[in-house]
Amino acid sequence: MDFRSGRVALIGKPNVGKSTLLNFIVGHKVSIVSNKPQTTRRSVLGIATTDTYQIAFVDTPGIHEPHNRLGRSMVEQARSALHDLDLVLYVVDGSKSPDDEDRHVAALVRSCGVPVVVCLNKMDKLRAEQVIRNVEAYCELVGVGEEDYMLTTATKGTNVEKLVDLLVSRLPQRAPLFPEDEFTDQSARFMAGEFVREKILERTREEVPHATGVVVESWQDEENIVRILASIIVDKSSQRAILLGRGGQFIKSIGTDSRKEIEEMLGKQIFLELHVRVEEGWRQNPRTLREMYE
Ligand SMILES: Nc1nc2c(ncn2[C@@H]2O[C@H](COP(=O)(O)OP(=O)(O)OP(=O)(O)O)[C@@H](O)[C@H]2O)c(=O)[nH]1
Ligand SMILES: [Mg+2]
Repeated sequence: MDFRSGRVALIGKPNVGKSTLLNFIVGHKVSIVSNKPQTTRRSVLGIATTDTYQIAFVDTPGIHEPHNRLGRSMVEQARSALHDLDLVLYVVDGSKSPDDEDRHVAALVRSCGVPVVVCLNKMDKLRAEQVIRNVEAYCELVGVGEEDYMLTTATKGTNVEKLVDLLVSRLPQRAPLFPEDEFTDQSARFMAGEFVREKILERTREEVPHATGVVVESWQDEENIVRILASIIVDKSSQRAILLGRGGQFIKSIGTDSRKEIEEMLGKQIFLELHVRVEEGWRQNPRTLREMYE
C-alpha cells in the first residue's frame, strides 16, 4: 500500500496566508481569514484526505510579540503545535525580504528538529527580480535546500497542488490517522462565533479588530431551525458604538452575512441574535479567554 499520512503544522508570522492555504487545501472553510494580522487565535485542525494521502494540518496563530494574555496564549498555541509532528510547513510572505520577526520564527522552526518545507506565499505580489533572492533567503533561514520550497498564491490556488505533492512526498507510508470524512476538530458552535468575528474583522479598522471577541452563549437545535445567541465582546463603549452603527445598521449587516454563512455550514435555517457587550480588559481575563478559546 502506497498510502501516506502525517501531521503538518502551518507556522509563520501573522497575515502571511496560513489559514487561506489551509482552507484551499482542505476544500472547506475551517479557519477564518482576514486582512488584519492575528486573525487566527487558537490552533485549528484541518484534514485533507484523498485515495493516496491524508494530511492532518494544524493551522496556528501567527507568531508575534504578545502584549496581553490573549496574545501570549496565541503564541503558546503556535509553539505547542510544534510537537508530535511529521513536518513543519513554514509559511512566509514571499513578496517581502525576511525581517527580524521572520528570523525569530525561523529559529523556532529550526529548534523543533522536524523536517521543514517552506511556502513562499503571495507570489502574485513578488517582483521577478526578487524571486531568487527571497527564495534563497527564506530557505537559508530554516536550513532547507532547493528541493524543499514552493512559491504559491493561496488566494488563487496557484501551485497549491504542487505544494501538496511536495508535502506528501515527505510523509511516511502509513494508514490514515483520522476517519476519511473528517475534516476538522472545530465544533459548529465555535465556527459560528468565528464567522461572526470574521465579518467584523473584514469591516472594521484600527484597534477594533483586536479588541473584539465572540462567544456563542446558547445554541438550540430545533426541528427546522437552529437558534443561536452570540455575544460580541469589546473593550470600550466607543467600540460598542462602532459595532452597533447608526440605528443598529452595522450589527444588522454583520448578522445577515454571518447567518448566511452559518446556514451554509449547517445546511439548515438559523436564527441568529447578536449582542454587543463591553468588558474592559477582557484580553487579560483568564475566565473570558477560557470561555472563548477552550
Ligand atoms: N495577494 C495575496 N494575498 C493573500 C494570499 N494569501 C492570502 N492572502 C491574504 O492575506 C491576508 C491574510 O490571510 P490569512 O490566511 O488570514 O493569514 P494568516 O497567516 O492565517 O494570518 P493569522 O491568522 O493572523 O496568523 C488575507 O487578506 C488573505 O486574503 C496570496 O497568495 N496573495
Ligand atoms: Mg490564520
